[in-house]
Amino acid sequence: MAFRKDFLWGGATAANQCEGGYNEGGRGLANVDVVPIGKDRFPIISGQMKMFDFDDEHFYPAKEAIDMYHRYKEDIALFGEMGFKTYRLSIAWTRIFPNGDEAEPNEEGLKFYEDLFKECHKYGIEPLVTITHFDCPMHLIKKYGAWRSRELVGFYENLCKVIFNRYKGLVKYWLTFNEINMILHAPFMGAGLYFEEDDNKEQVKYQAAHHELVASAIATKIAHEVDPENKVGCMLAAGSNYPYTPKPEDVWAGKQNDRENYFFIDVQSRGEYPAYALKEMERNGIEIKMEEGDKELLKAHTVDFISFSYYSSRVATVDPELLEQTQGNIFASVKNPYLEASEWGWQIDPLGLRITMNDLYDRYQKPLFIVENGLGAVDTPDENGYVEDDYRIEYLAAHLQAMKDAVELDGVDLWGYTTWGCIDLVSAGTGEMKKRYGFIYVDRDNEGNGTLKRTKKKSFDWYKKVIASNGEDLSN
Ligand code: P53
Repeated sequence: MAFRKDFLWGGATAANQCEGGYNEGGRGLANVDVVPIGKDRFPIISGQMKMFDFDDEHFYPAKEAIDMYHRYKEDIALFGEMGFKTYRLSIAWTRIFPNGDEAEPNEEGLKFYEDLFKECHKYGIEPLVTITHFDCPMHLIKKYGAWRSRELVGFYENLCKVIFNRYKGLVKYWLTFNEINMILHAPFMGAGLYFEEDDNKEQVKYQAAHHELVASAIATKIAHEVDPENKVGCMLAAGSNYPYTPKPEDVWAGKQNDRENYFFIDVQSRGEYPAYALKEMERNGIEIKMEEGDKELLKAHTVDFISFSYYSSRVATVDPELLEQTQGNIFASVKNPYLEASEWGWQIDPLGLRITMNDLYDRYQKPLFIVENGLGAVDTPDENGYVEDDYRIEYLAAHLQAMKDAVELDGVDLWGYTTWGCIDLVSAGTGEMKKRYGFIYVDRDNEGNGTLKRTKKKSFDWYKKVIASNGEDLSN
């Protein structure tokens, strides 16, 4: 048997991509609400174009999303039917603190998640909670400049105190920041950062990152104090870099790209700024303002496990022509001639998952948790609404085999696996509904039309069988 007996099989979602109900239950507005679908999305999520409120020209898919706010019981029942052992979801900060800086939390928001967690436990599903999945209250963005301000650490700390105490006994797996390295690649979506013309962007991003890293350490500290049973993880958008050629310069470029992302996990897991980062910052004139006690906090409160998303490996090169082609992507990567790609150009590389797992396990020597993986594809339902998604089954089976090899053949300690978007939801990168990951089809399109009806796809029964066999039977 490759996987632990208590292996946590499941699926993952994020509040803003599935809940909707953006103005219900006393909820406030967040950065993730005001990012529209369409050509302005990339300039907005990367902090180049200002969008601090809704306007009439754009469509904002997160407002209603797939309406899980009202339908979570039906959805969790379906997860239960598949045999999920865990369900990864995120808390919308603005349901708990609508502005972010209030003294008292919003009871209606707290109650919503309490009910939701209880619903999970009815089916023996252990919630795995992302404290912030890209969301930052708009009020904190407008008043304090989001994570560029040190004050955010205190507001985040309040949020953590409230939820750790309230959900004690209901939740024991926590992730502090989803894809914490996203702050470098999509800083408005990742951390609410918008840049003024005279900003030194790198300085702003790394200072904001420092605030998040300190906040993450404080969260870990409080989680352990409130309940020693609590397990806290960091979360990295992972995918190791391959050199485009064996030219040493390409190999070096790959190492540097990896380090740009590892930087965050190095701090969260080893507890200090790595030497290479300190040197790089010094060279680039970046000065991190630290407060007294920050270094000790980071050192004392490292994470219990390493979680990550994996969709693809990456390719690094110093060739200027090849680099030119990567502009406009969230993660710049050259095309790998040995790999096929999804309809959205994401290259499919199951062995890359095994490589990435080994890289992370070698580096941190802590248990791993794969909290996102999957294929975003166009699904075409037949007249009964049924989708025969053999392409998705094939993608997942190949990745599960690679994951099994990492555990069985390489000895990686893996706690669990949650597929991304186990029910179809709004894409973070593009805002589309059309880019689907789910085992459950949701009748809704890019423009917001559709009945929102849920229908099981072919992959639903396949995943159910995978879980029932604890990953032994991957056949279609
Ligand atoms: P979508 C880009 C690259 C890697 C991970 O992405 C990413 C992104 C953002 O697009 O984000 C994670 O929806 C993220 C999820 C997101 C998922 O990947 O663009 O944690 O919120 O939905 C898939 O296909």
